[in-house]
Amino acid sequence: MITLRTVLRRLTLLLLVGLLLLLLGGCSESANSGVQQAVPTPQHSPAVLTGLLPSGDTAAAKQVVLGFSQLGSESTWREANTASIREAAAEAGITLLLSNAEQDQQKQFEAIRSFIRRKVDVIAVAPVVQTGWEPVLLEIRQAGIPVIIVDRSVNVEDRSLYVTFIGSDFYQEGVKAAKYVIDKLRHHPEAIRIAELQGTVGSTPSIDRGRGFRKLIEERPNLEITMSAPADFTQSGGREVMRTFLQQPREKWPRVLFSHNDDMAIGAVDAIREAGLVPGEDMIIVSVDGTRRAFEQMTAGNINAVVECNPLLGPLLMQAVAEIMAGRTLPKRMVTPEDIYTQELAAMEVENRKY
Ligand code: GYE
Repeated sequence: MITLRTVLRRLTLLLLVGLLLLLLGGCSESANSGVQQAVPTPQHSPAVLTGLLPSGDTAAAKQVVLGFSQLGSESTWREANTASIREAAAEAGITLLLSNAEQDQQKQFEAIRSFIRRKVDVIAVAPVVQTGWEPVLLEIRQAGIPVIIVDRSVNVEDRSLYVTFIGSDFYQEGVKAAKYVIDKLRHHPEAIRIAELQGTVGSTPSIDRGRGFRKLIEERPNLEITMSAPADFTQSGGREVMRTFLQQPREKWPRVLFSHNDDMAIGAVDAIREAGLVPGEDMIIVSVDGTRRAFEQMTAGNINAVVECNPLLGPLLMQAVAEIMAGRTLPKRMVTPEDIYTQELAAMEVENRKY
């Protein structure tokens, strides 16, 4: 028989359990809101992503999904970058949705919107150019998805629109290239003409490498950039633009080439040879990236120096994704350590190049 006392005792117990549950719920909410201030917490916890993943597989259902908008496939650097991100994602057990925008910012926007619709956990973007990102970054914020900027940066006033920017210091790369040129020509007081092959117009690496290089060169009155044009970071672009440079009268030909990447420098080497000059001797060539192909060209004497720019950003990116998913704060900027290599070191290092 149930007495009034038993009923009361059961009611009190129920009340206590209810209170406890309420308290627990409240705690986890306040923990979440604390994290949200530091890093935009992913709105869609991995467990909620079952719609994206094969049903019935609970291990897979817990996988983190990363949407990555890659800007294109213009260079050896880019290929190594894409491969590094694919490999690192597979190794970290992160599901990667990768979309290649083929140099088109609009395509990057479309890819990002499709990632939002698919409710990915994190979005990473390698922006083709640095302007025009505010509207789409706001859309991502509204969807509650954290953003990582990779490789090239974005020009936005509100830096809270992204969690972190992982990539190189392009300005310093330009400075290193100029230092090499200045040192190489220190015993040449005569006027020296410099040609510059720029990368994609409006892209951070092209803008900042150009700025860093100029800053130092301008301090030397006998050094002058007399030719400069974009060649889109491609080998064929480098060849074509160098051909047009060398269509100028001979007395205007440059003594130095600063190429914003290796692919353009390798293309330019062909054009320089066609014009009857010896690359690396008649024209001093400095480029940026440090691909194995450029090291081979340095070993052969065609390129004089290469400033390193590391494309192997995959592991760092996956680590950042994992940190965000764990609710941890990340530094706003993550820079990869890089070097400069000259012909003397190239032969020793060429076999060690990973890209
Ligand atoms: O130097 C070039 C590539 O954004 C750092 O893009 C990257 C640059 C790299 O096409 O080769």
